[in-house]
Amino acid sequence: MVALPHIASGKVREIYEIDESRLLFVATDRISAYDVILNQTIPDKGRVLTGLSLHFFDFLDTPNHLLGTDLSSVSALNSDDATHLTGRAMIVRRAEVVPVECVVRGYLYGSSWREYRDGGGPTTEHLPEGLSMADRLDEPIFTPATKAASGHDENITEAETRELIGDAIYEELKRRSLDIYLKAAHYAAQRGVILADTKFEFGHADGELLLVDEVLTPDSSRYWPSDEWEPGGEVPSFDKQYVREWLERQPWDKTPPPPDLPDEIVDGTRARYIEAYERITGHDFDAYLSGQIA
Ligand code: Q0N
Repeated sequence: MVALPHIASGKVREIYEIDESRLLFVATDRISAYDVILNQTIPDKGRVLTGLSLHFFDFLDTPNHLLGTDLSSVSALNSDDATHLTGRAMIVRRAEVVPVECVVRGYLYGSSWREYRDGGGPTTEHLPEGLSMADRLDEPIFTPATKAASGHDENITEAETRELIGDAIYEELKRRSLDIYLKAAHYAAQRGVILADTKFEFGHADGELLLVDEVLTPDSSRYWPSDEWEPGGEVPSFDKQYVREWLERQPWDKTPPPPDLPDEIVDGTRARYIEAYERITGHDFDAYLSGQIA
């Protein structure tokens, strides 16, 4: 157990306070499917996600909250913590998080497709008629969401977002989010991967707007192998498709408790995460684990 004050818990990550200006951001090996946390963890999943975040913080070169990954300056951590946390923890600047999930979509899928199909909603305000599921959009769209009381993300309109955070911050978030999406999507495309959509968070620190949270991970993004994209129907996701297909074959109504994953499905899912890391970053995951990357 990490002997630091616990600040926040996501479904699959933990945030601790190091001191007044720094937080410890930890990606766990937990996995969710159909919005349910599964009973088994995927070994090294948190390291894959952290490795991808570090890769993109470096590649994007946009003001962000990352301070470093060297845990030796954090005296509250013992050697067991260091072993457990290595590769899965980032030391980040504490920021005032803007309470808006900055979603960018290059393809019509997920909640946005459902809104569109059902006659329109906040994310479809600026879309033409006649689109199909998984269609590529002519231009990526900025479709903010907020955390509803239920804990689920709720899509909100441009007007609602402007009301919530003001016009100036809205414009800045939109521009930063679209710029980052375009740069990352172009990068991914060169590696045979479609970045269908992704979600960013930003925060203010010392008057600067920083990209915070994890970035461009499979948990915050929809990555599709380019050769498996076909508009008009569902597209298999890079990371979770394997576990989803197994779950679909079980008698389970997608409410807790979920069925236990057999070892073979855990191992296969782990392999998909590692393949995603290697394909997207171009690095061997073993090199990341041995500390040769970032
Ligand atoms: C923080 N979360 C994730 C917003 C919060 N650099 C930071 N400084 C201060 N707080 C946070 C970070 C980061 N990263 C991030 N919690 C705290 C949870 N989100 C969920 C959506 O709303």
